[in-house]
Amino acid sequence: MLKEKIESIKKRATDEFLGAGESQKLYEAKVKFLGKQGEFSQVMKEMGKIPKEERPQFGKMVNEIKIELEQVYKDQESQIRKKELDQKIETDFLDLSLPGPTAGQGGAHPLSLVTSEIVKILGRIGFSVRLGPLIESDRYNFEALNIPADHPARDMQDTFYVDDQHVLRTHTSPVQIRTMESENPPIRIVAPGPVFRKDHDASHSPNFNQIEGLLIDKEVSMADLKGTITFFVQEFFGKGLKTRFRPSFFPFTEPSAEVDCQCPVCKGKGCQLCSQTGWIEIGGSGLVHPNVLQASGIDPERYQGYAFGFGIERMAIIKYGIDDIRILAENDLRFLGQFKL
Ligand code: 2U9
Repeated sequence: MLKEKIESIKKRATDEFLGAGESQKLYEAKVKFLGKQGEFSQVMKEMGKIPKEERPQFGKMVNEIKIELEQVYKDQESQIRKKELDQKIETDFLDLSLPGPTAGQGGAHPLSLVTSEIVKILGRIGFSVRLGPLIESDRYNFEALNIPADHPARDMQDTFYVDDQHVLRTHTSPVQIRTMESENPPIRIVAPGPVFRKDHDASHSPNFNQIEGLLIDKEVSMADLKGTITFFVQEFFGKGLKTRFRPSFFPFTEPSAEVDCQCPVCKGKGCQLCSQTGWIEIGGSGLVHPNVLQASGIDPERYQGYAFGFGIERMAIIKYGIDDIRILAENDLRFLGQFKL
């Protein structure tokens, strides 16, 4: 009797599970046969009617049938799910179940990192940042910097002229002139930012970035300049690296010196980056020319100053051992991603 009932449940449940074409129907069939109040549970309640000695064997059979039915249900459920999802993908123009694109974590550009690190180091010894316009008058870019009318830098071949009185600034020095005109000494500033020169070959780009420093105070000497740059080199490139000053010439400084630092890659032993010399040029410097002080309304008899300039791309190349300057402007994420903080 009971056995027939169970066989009947098995047959009808299997038919209904396999016949259900959508998840709602399948769910209803599951409740009807396998649910708490379902047919299967009802029959189980009648187990007491079975003679005691037959019960274990009967129980085993019932259990197997239940497991079988559950398996039929599960298989059918996954088939229906797949079918329904396929239909949804076919008909919906938007699949809200798909994971969205992940937004990768961004980071500062290596040139920004280098600029802010230089600004931070010099900030610790009292320098603050000043900025200025990229289009400058002839006076701020050349005249006030003691660059004579016949200097090659003033040639149309070397400088981008906007009109006959204005240029794309060729250095950030005009920012220092503007600061000397509008502020009183002591002055201790750095001017970072883009500059432009009509130069384009393997190692020169028509636009690059500079950072220049200026200090104006009473009784400033080359010793102050050398101390400041030596401190800066050790903080930026590494403790223990020596700094070297070579006599040079710039119209806006007198005396003038090129600044070399012991190669941070080989620590002075000689390598590819420093062409086996152990030294690498990082910028220029000098004491501000009296004509420059005068042009900005500062009395050279009362005040002196030192100034220095570094190319930011060059600093980045040396610090990170980059072998091709152009990669800094390409914005290839495989390169930029290496600088995430
Ligand atoms: C004022 C007076 C003096 C700034 C200076 C240099 C030497 C220098 C180069 C470094 C690499 C330019 O980017 S680069 O090619 N700079 O050699 N710059 S002294 O002297 C100043 C600036 C402003 C009022």
